[in-house]
Amino acid sequence: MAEALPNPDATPTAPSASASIESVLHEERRFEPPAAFASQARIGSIQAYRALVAEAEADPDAFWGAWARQELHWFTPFEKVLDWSDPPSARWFEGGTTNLAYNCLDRHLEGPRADKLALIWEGEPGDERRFTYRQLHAEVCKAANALRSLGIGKGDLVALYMPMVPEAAIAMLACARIGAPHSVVFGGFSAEALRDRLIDGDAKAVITADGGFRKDKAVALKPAVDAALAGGVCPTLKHVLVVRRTGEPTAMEAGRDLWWHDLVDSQSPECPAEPMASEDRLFVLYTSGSTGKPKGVVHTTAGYNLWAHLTFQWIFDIRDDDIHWCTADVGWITGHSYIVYGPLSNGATTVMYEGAPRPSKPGAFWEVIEKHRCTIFYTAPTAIRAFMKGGREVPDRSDLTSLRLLGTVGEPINPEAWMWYRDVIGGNRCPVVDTWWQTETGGVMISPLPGATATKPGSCTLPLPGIAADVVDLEGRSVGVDQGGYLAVRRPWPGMMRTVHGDHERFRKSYWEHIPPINGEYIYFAGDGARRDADGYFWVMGRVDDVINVSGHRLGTMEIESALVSHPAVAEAAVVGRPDELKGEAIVAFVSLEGGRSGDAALEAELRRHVGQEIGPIARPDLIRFSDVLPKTRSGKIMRRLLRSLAAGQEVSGDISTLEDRSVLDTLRV
Ligand code: 7RM
Repeated sequence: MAEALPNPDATPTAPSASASIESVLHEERRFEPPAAFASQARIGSIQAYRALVAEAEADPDAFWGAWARQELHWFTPFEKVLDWSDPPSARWFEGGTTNLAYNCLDRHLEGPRADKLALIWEGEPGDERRFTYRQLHAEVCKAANALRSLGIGKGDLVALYMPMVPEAAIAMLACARIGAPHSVVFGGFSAEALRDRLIDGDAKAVITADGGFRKDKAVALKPAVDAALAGGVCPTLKHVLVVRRTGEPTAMEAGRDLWWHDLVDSQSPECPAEPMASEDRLFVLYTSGSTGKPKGVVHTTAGYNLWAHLTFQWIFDIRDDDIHWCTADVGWITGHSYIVYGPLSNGATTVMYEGAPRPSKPGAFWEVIEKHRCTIFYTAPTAIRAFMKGGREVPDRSDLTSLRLLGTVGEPINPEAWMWYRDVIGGNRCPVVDTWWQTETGGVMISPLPGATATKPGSCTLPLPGIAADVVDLEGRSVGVDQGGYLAVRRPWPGMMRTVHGDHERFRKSYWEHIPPINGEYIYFAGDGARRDADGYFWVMGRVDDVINVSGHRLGTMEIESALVSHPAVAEAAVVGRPDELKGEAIVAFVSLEGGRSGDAALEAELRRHVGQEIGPIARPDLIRFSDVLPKTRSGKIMRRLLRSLAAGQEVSGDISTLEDRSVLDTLRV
């Protein structure tokens, strides 16, 4: 199905409040890499960065080929770096075989790293588990053998629906070890959302837990798996493996459900890693796009491995004694690349935290940093804004002097939050890396290198070496300095997604044909608006399609609209984002009801609950406006630009001459 072209009236002039154009355009602060940091960094000067950029530009294949040979273990060496003869289908490192779990574990077992901590897990009720590389290797092998004992092997898709427990990482690595692609479904998604993803992926098994701990209480997960599978909707699915986490009573279906400890604990701690072809499917991860159904983004073995590895090494300037903590959930790409695969592939120590800051424990993050002496901290702007609001007294109570580097990801960061982060959390000593990337890109694309790049608050600065990022118009022409345009990438890169699961046409249309290929040159369209300043620095303004970013979570407006109209009371729904000081964007829904019914607070609550059930609590609208009719053009298209203005409480500007019935404006003002 063809997706709508980016709305020309959504040309990137409407960023979220968090990156208000005003503050960003007048941002002149600039921070050079601290000398002490630069002198020890892997890439320690802007000249060193520029040399890498030049090398990559002169001969991309030689550049990527050399890094791939140097940084990954190969069972069989590859013969060709890139096959781009049939764009946008890319084949990287063909002829080679490797294994992601091998690169993350086995290769660290020779020498002193074997007994280095690989994973430190901090549980929500205060429990803790630690795994050295040797121990993690054994756990992963046992889990891999357990999956094999169920008849799961190369090519069989395994879904994970997990809380943030070590078994989530262990299960991901176990899948990679035997060549079974995983599909991690965020534990906050509903049974309905899980069901869609299980069916779409033809999953053979689900790995889940009885529940997890969220904000001081145990929350069940397994019942959602039962609900998702009710009615035999997923005939390929034969096994449900359940980790005991909360110990609450849990119904188990005989013949289908098995306890993880019953099956895994008795397995052998040796399991040879399956040599995987470079382009063998590694995982599928669903993400929201412009149309109703989330897309299964497909990543493959070698290219993804190299990209998670290299970006982690470059951007976090990783050192052997680092304790790296990324606060994402493993259900998102950030968790895949920067809790699990990037750190472990580099032999680093990674921290995984089950909990979250909450009123009863506002300093939870800072206590984790102090307790584990974290050196790198990577989180979302939305969290920083919430901490800012809570005041510096809270972080000031903890010893944060172990930190040497700070990162942000997921949404634009406003300069004020950036400055606060640098000062209050980083003690004005730690470089801040604002990293721009997407589920589709596999790893970071645009980011400062902390020992090389001068930073400006609110800018993700410069593309990584080998990344041909640009800001373009819809014809693919670069726009001028400080002009708004579309964020695009002009050349393939190893970590790029390879396809949309089950829909290669959608992959082609959504990402590579929005900007029509010129002379066979394909340009990747990211869906973000951006501008570049006179120094070539990128300032990302937010999405230009029908995707909204709520607290760093990506949601499709049409996904939420579909959820709303699946409620019997709803005739039509239009969902837009509204700038929100804390969340970046808040969800506003305009709803017309069946049979002229009028809405009230009870129905609003009911609809919010309904959306929570259809997608998950993160998708619940913050505000629902009821109206007899929605504003449409004479050709019947809902006028989203107008709704966005209304939701933001702005005067409706621009051309409304096509609006069919002007009187609707008055009923809709927020
Ligand atoms: C990693 C991740 C991707 C979307 C992307 C942007 C937004 C991410 C930044 C950012 C401004 C950033 N994957 N985004 N990072 N915007 N500055 N540093 O978030 O697939 O879930 O979302 O997130 O709009 O297109 S994602």
